Amino acid sequence: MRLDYLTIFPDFFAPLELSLPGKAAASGLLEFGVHDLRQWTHDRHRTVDDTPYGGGAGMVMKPEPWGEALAQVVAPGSTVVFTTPSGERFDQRLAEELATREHVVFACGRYEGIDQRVIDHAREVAEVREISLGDYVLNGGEVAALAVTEAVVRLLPGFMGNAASLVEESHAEGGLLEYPVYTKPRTWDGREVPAVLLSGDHGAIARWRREQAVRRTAERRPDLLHPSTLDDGSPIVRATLGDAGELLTLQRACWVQEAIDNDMLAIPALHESLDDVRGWLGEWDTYVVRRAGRLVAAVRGRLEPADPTTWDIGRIMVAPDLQGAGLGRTLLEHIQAVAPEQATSYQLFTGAASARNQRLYKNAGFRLRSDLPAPAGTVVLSKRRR
Ligand code: JD8
Repeated sequence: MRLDYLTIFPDFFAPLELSLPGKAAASGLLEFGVHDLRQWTHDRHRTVDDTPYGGGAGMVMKPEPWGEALAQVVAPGSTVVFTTPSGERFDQRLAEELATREHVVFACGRYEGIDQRVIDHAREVAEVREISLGDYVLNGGEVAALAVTEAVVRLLPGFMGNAASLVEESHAEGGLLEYPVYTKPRTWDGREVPAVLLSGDHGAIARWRREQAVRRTAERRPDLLHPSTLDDGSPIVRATLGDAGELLTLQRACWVQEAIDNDMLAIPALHESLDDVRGWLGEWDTYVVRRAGRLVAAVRGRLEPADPTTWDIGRIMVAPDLQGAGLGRTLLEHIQAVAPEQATSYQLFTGAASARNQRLYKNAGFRLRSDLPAPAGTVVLSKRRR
C-alpha cells in the first residue's frame, strides 16, 4: 500500500517515521510520501490562500497549487481522501474499506478549507472520499489524516503481531466496547483483580468478559448494540406476517430491475405468491424499514440448513426511488450484526450481471466464490465473520 500526504505542514507527519507505519515502511509492505503543497506555488511568497469569494472571515486555499499537486501525486486507481469536518463520519467500517486500497492520497486542508473546485476536479480523476474524524472542529486536516492512517495501516495483513487481536476489538464487525483488562500485581492500591480472571476457567473468563463488554456498551454506547436505525433515524425492525403484502410488492418492484440487468425472468423472487412470502417469513429472520408508514426496505437472514455455521443473507431490497442512499449498505451491516453467535461466515448470491449489487457486497468485504454452487444466472459471494 502507498500513502501520500499533501499539506502545508509536512513536519506534522514526522511521527509516521516513528510509529507503526514507519515500521511497516521499513518492512517494505508500506510506502509513504509527504509533500509540501508550497512546492506547487510559483510566486515569491509561495501563496496557497486567498480571500473567500462572497466575503466572510478567514482565507480559502487556492485551487492552482492543489491542481498541480494532485496531477503529480494521483495515479490511476488512487483514492483521494480529503479530511474535512463536512465529510462522512470515519469509523472502523470505513477503515476496513480504505485498507483494501492500493494507493491513498490524503489532501490536508487548512484555513477555512480548500476551494470546492479542487474536490470536484479530483472526483473526475480518482475515487474521492471526504472524511470527518468526528463532530468537533480542528484547525486543519493533518491530525485526521494521521488518525485515519493508523486505523487503516494496522489492519493491513502482516502488520499487527497477532491478527487475532483485531477480531475482538471495539468497533470491529458487530463490535462491543472493550471489556476491562488487568495485569500484575494481583493487588494494587488496595484493589484486587476480579477472581474469575485468576481462575483458569476459560469458559467462565469468556462469559465474564462478554458480560462486561455488553454492560459497558449498553451504558456508554447503546447505539452500538444492534444498530437498529438508519442514518435518518428510521428504525430497522423484525418483520411480521402483516408485512407480507408490502414485502411481496417491494420484492416484485426490486426484482424487475434484476430481470432487466440479467436479461432473465426465471428469478424466484419475481414468481413468489403472497403465501410464499408468508411462508418464508416463518423461516428467515426478516427485517424491514418503514418511512412515514411506507415499507421501503427489507433484508432477511437465516442459518444455512446444510451448514449452520453459515449465515445466509438474502432479499436485500430497497424501494427503487430510494436506492443509492446507503440503505442497502446499512441493511447489509445490520443483517450481519444480528447473526447468531454460531455463524462464522456470511453467504449471499445475486445476479451474475448485477454489477451494482456485486460492488456493494465487495465493498462490504464479500468475495466472489466461483467454487460454490450458484443458482442459474447468479453468482455466490461469501465473507468470513471477523
Ligand atoms: C480539515 C481546515 C479548519 C474547518 C473553519 C476551523 C476532519 N473532524 C474534523 N474537524 N475539523 C476537521 C478539519 C478542519 C479543517 C480542515 C479538517 C481544513 N480546517 C476549518 C471549518 C471551520 N476552520 C476535521 N477531518
